[in-house]
Amino acid sequence: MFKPFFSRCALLAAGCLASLAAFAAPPNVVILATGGTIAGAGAEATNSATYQAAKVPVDKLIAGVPELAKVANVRGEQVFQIASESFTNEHLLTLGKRVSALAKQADVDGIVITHGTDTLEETAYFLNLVIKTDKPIVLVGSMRPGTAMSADGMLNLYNAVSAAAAGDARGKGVLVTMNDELNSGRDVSKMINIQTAAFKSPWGPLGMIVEGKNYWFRLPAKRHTANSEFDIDKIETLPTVGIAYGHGNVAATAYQALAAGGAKAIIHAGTGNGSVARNVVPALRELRGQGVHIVRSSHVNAGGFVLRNAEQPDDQYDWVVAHDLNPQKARILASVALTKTQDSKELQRIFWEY
Ligand code: DAS
Repeated sequence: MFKPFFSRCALLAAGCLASLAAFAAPPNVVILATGGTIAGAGAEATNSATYQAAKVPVDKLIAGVPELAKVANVRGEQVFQIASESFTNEHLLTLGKRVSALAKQADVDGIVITHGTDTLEETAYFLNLVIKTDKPIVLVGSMRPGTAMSADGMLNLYNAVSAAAAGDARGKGVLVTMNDELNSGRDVSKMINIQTAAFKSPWGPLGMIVEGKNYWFRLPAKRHTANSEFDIDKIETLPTVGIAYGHGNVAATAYQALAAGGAKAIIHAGTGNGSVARNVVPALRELRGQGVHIVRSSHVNAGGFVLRNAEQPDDQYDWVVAHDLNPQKARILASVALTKTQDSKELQRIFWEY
C-alpha cells in the first residue's frame, strides 16, 4: 500500500522539478565587440558594399536585435572598434585573455565575438587553439552593414547568441556562424568577398542553425580548446610568422625579406599541393639553415592538402607541411606552436594534431 503512494510522490516531485527547470534563469551570454562590417554603416540602404566598418557600438548592436532577450541574458563589452584587416598579434592576445577570463566566470554560459570578416577565420582558429574551456565561443560577422537592405548582421547575431546559449554547442570548439551555418573555427574560411554565403569549410559545416535551434551533422576531429596543449594565460607574446605567396615567375625576395624582418617561420603559400619553384628552393634551404622554419601550405581556394615528401623532400630539408590548413591559418598555428617549441618534428606533430 505504501509503495504506490511513495512512487506517486516521487513522480509529483519530478514533475515539479521539471516545471521549475522550464522556468530556470536563461543563460548568460557576453558579446565582445571588435568592429567590422557587422558594426558598419553606409549612407543609403542601397549601399551594401560601400560603407564604413567599425562604427556602431556594441550596445546599439544589441538594441538592434530585441529578440536576443528571449534567448539569453545578454550584455556587451566593446573590446576594440576596428576593421579586422588591422588585427595584430597584440589584438589577438588582448581578446584571447578577455575571453579566457570570462570563460572562467561561473555566471558566463557562452561568449559571442562580433568581428570583421576579413580575418575572422584567423581569430576563430587562434581562440580554438588557446582557450581552455568547453563553453560555447561563437564568432560572427556580416557581409552587409546594418544600414543596407537585406542586411545579414541581425540574423547572424541572433544565431550566434542562440548557439552560444545552447548547451549542445559545448565542447565543439570555437564556432563561426554566418548565413545560418555552424562552422568550426578551425576549418572555416572566407571564400567569397561579396556574398552573404561568404564563409565555407572545405570539409563541410558542423551544422545549421534555424530559428534559434542548432542542428548538428558532424563533430571536429582535431584537438581544440579544453583538449589543447596551448593556454592563452601562459602566452605573453606571439612570435612573428610571415607568409610568402607562390606563383609563376616567383623569386626568393619575399622569403628573404620576411626573414630579415624577424620572421621565426615563413609560411610558403604554395601553388597546388604546396609546390616550391626550383629557383626558390636554395634560398629556403639557406633560411632553414639560419634557423627559420619553413612551412609548406597551399593557396588553392576551396581547400588544400599538403603531405610530407610529396612535392619536396621535407625530411631532407627539415621543412614542415601545413596539412589542410590554408596559409593564414598555418600562420596562426605556427606562431602559437613556436611559443612552445623550436623543434621541427614537434612542429610537424602539432600541425597533424591541430
Ligand atoms: N573590412 C572588413 C573587416 O573589418 C569588413 C567586414 O567585412 O567585416 O573585416
